[in-house]
Amino acid sequence: YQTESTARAADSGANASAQFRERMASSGGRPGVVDHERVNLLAGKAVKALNDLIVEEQVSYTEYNALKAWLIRVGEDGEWPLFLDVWLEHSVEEVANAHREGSKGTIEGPYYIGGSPEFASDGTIPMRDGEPGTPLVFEGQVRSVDGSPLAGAKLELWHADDLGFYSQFAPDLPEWNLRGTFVADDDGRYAFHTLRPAPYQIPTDGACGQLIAAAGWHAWRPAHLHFKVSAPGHELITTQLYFPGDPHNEDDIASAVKPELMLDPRDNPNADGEIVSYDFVMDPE
Ligand code: MBD
Ligand code: FE
Repeated sequence: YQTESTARAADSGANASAQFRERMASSGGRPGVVDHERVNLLAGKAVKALNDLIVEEQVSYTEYNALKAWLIRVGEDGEWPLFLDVWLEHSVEEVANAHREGSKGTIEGPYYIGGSPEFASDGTIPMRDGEPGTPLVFEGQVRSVDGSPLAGAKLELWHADDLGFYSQFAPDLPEWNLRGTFVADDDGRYAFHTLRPAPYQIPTDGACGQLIAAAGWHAWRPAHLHFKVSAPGHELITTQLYFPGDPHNEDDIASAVKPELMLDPRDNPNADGEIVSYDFVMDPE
């Protein structure tokens, strides 16, 4: 699929920024409600932390201007969603979900889109003819923390293609490629078909890539499947699942891997490819 080689960081960044704005607008961002005390505290501490760093590390005007130029570029490339989700979201997620007893969550990242096509529990995620990748059957059950099955729970799945591109954030992919919603059966069970994703590099040709190169870091995330799991009366789970043996499970650029999120795929005895079982346990609201 040669078209994907024309993907540019600034395009996926612009799409991610637009998507975020749209979601904020439609999910009731409350204009006019500002907690001045909280802003004073948080903005004050953030500014102080940076000032302390400047003095402690004797930051020069050359470095200060390099930072200014880079921050301007983050905006121009639309990479604020990428930057924030890669380097800060994992801490926000940790704080938000510390109280949960059910399945672990992790960060959402910048590439979720709601409203993907819906399928019964044995469906196949939308993909192109000849979509590259190992077939993967994903089966399991959604339960409440008390063990009761959650009939009709919804599993929204999204992941990158074999070259590391997400539909709606790279050019020339079908709108819902590798994005689908699966509805669990009356016993909370599901078994649907997708592909095993490949290891993934965040865009290297934008501002975030520039930072990574300048710092001598790497841009890799381990191969991952993104999920949002929802059921009435229960807290939404936003999570990602990973594959054992991936070299980047230990050094994910987005710090979003947890031991509980590791899958255990095996050869599928009934079909080409692999099969994996994973259950989701949901906290009541
Ligand atoms: C991704 O695919 C992703 O999952 C995260 C967290 C950040 C950037 C790209
Ligand atoms: Fe991702």
